[in-house]
Amino acid sequence: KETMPHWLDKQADLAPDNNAIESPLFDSITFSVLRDRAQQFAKRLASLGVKEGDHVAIYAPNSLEMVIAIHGLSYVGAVVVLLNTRLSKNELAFQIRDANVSYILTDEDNIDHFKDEKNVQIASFITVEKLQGLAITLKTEIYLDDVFTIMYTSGTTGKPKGVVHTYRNHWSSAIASALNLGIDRQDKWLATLPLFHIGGFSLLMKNVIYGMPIYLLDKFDVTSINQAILRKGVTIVSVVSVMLDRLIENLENQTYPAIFRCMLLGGGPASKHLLEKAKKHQIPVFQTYGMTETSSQIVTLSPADAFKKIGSAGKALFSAQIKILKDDQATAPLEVGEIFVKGPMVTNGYYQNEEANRTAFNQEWLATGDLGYLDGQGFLYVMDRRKDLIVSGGENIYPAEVEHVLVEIDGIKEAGVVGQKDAIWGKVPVAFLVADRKLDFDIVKQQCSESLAKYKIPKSFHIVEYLPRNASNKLLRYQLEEMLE
Ligand code: S0N
Ligand code: AMP
Ligand code: MG
Ligand code: MG
Ligand code: MG
Repeated sequence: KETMPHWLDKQADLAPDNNAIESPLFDSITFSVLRDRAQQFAKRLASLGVKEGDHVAIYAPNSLEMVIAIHGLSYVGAVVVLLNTRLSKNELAFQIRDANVSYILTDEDNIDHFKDEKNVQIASFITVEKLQGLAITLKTEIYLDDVFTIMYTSGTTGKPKGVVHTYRNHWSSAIASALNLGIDRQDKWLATLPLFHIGGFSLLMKNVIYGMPIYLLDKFDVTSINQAILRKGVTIVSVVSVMLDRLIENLENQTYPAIFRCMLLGGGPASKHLLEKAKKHQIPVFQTYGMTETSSQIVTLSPADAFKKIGSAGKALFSAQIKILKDDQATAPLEVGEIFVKGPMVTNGYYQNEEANRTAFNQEWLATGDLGYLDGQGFLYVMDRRKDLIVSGGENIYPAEVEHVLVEIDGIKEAGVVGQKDAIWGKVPVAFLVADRKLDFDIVKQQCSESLAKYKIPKSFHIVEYLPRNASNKLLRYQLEEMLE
């Protein structure tokens, strides 16, 4: 089995006194301090009972404690299951069971959040910090094919799937990114994306693999982000569209310093309008295409092409490949088809989900479900309309999961959900309902909130006599979209 020295050990050896984590919230932490605290945490996890191979979930907003816990779990050899803090109780309960989670680590504020969970031990970061550590043997090496993380992603059927990432996936992602963006000695990458999604998590990997400091924020706050770029030497920031839009509004007529070299924009479609607006403010936006399954970026515009190919997500990163297929045939340039991806950063599969694995993979190629085309020079353009998917502020919503919840509600016979253009979030879900009595939509929303994250709850409801269906009774969502227009 192929191994490497543990990444954090290695970096703490190479650059012990360099800053690993900076933040407006606490004093900077060096790589050696980060290693020491993560190793201490690992020994305390052992006294909690956590063993190698255990699945341990983390449910928390971004914090230093969360970063320490993630590395600590890696020193134990446990698998980290990252939970989205915006999810409803029922959604979380599903993921906890589906991923065979036996411990949940959380912050003090959320310790009661899981009190109904059976067979799972809950502990706050602070309670673990207070435990007397066990003198266990910590991992000094990483087996590249060992599993490091599981992150859930929704699917067209409405059932979320656990994307399994190995250390090799994370390593390959960090290296592929560096071969495109380059590594500059003065780089400092700002982490405001939630660490429970891959776009945020990947920054922790780049952090220890490159020996580059990250600037960690606990939440998305435009003022502190713009301050960090204007005055704290931040050189790269990862954002989704709604974040970039708000940053530009807040920037007014100031411009970012020259040292700021990359606004990495991903997680969903970017409008031409936003890209032009960013260009007007001289912001070096690099569009990127990636997903949980590809451990973050897999196609990214290069610095040289950033202003020439506005609207394109770029080319596949070094070590990755893409192809566009239509009816199993490679498409001609400019012809739209489904995007397939392959590379060492692509997951080997969904956790204990044979059916999803069978449908998603063809040999080593992953069918993304996304539509796009390549131009004459091989630059990828992702269409802003994947079958069914609604992206709201960088969070994904599949109509099926919302429809399943709606039809369970008394009075609702049938439901069809589609995305409606929204000035703030990009798209928001709206529902068409066939009802057998008068509905109070406030109560419907209330009932939805038990099973759906807030961003998934339809913003408006339209009562119809019947839903458009084809001969085999399949819902024709595009007709609902046309009705919205
Ligand atoms: C945009 C964010 C920050 C908005 O959250 P904010 O402003 O903090 O909201 P709150 O104060 O918590 O709540 C206020 C009200 O807004 C509602 N709300 C919050 N978020 C949403 C949303 N997304 N859609 C709709 N409504 C939302 C709240 O419910 C609340 O409502 P009220 O007032 O009614 O109670 C936040 O949404 C956010 O952080 N979004 C980004 C999440 C993310 O990380 N997405 C990317 C996931 N994908 C990937 O990671 C793969 C791609 C990738 O790796 C990548 C992505 C980007 C850049 C680079 C990469 C890369 O490849 O490296
Ligand atoms: P997730 O796994 O939740 O991060 O979602 C990934 C999905 O976001 C992709 O499958 C795409 O549908 C969408 N997405 C990511 N990047 C882009 C992009 N540059 N343009 C359009 N859609 C994107
Ligand atoms: Mg998702
Ligand atoms: Mg693979
Ligand atoms: Mg019903």
